[in-house]
Amino acid sequence: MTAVDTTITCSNPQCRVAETGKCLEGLSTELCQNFGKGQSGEPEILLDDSLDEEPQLQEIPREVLPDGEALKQNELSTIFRAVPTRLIVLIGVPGSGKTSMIACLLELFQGGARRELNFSRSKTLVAFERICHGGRTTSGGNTPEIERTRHGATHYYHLELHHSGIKERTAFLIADRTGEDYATLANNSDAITNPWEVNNADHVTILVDGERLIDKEEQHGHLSELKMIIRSLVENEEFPHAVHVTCVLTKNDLIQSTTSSNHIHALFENFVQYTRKIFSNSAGSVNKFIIAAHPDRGAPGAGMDDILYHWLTPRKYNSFEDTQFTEENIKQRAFWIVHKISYERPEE
Ligand SMILES: Nc1nc2c(ncn2[C@@H]2O[C@H](COP(=O)(O)OP(=O)(O)O)[C@@H](O)[C@H]2O)c(=O)[nH]1
Ligand SMILES: [Mg+2]
Repeated sequence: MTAVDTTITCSNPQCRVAETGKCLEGLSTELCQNFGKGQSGEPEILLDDSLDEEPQLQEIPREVLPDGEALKQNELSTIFRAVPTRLIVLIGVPGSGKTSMIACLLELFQGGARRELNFSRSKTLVAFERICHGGRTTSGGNTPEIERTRHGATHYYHLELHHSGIKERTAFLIADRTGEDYATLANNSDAITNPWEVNNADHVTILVDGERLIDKEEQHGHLSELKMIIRSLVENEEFPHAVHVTCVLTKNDLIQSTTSSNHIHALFENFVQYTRKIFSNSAGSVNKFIIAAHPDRGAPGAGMDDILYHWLTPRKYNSFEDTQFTEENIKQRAFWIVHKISYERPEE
């Protein structure tokens, strides 16, 4: 039998949220009007029977705290509704530094604001902690270890920032799909069946592994593989209209410690030119950044501030107002409506 949580109440007698954890209306508990109220429709006040006291006049509102783990696709709508949100997709083969990049985002704010960007909140603190604990515990030591991304469905990390200059909040949802999944695209362009996060991304960030570029045996193979992944996604029309594309060269600390850093940066520049060409008709912009998210020595996150500022850029949504309704564009139309609502939301 399913256990009933007697601290959870709902004024709808048919709702079994206390038993199943699910709202009958399919709403989140913050949005449901009945959640937290007694069957009379009044907020439920649970009194301690052992104390014969006056009933309490003021009830502290019940709030269900998020569990802090990474979010699933069906948990994103409250974020999109709350503040302008950028959906960020990181594309890279395993080992290129995706998880390190996500992990260092939170670490960046441990010393306070980054220029005018302040940490506001995150619904996925536990997930952040999970992926960067290795880095943190060895931060006094040498090589940080980053928990490897597990195979499976795409998960999302949430980070909301406040820009003190323009007094605006923006949420980032950073999609984490295993690198293995993207790598399979290099050999089979249909390998990913539902790249929802790619289809709806505001920013696509392509990671070029600096460590592989150092290795003469690996550098060309690595760049060819990345090109094939991008070409597959472009040919299958997976990227949305006007997506912002960013090429990121990772692990620059390793590159700087070699004698061939100029040559490696030139290889990267070549790759950026290729990307510009391939996205020439479809992207909102193509930019490049060089980072060291988790260097072997020194502070994490070199180059990340610029990326954060860049990710604030909204995507220019195709309004669809002049386009025909088709089964193919229905998902993008629906998503555009949500974005439109969040951008046009009045000041609180
Ligand atoms: N030296 C150095 N190593 C890094 C950097 N970023 C990531 N790494 C290391 O590269 C390896 C793979 O990184 P990870 O983030 O797990 O890659 P992912 O598979 O793409 O998620 C890990 O051992 C990281 O510690 C960096 O900026 N400098
Ligand atoms: Mg990973």
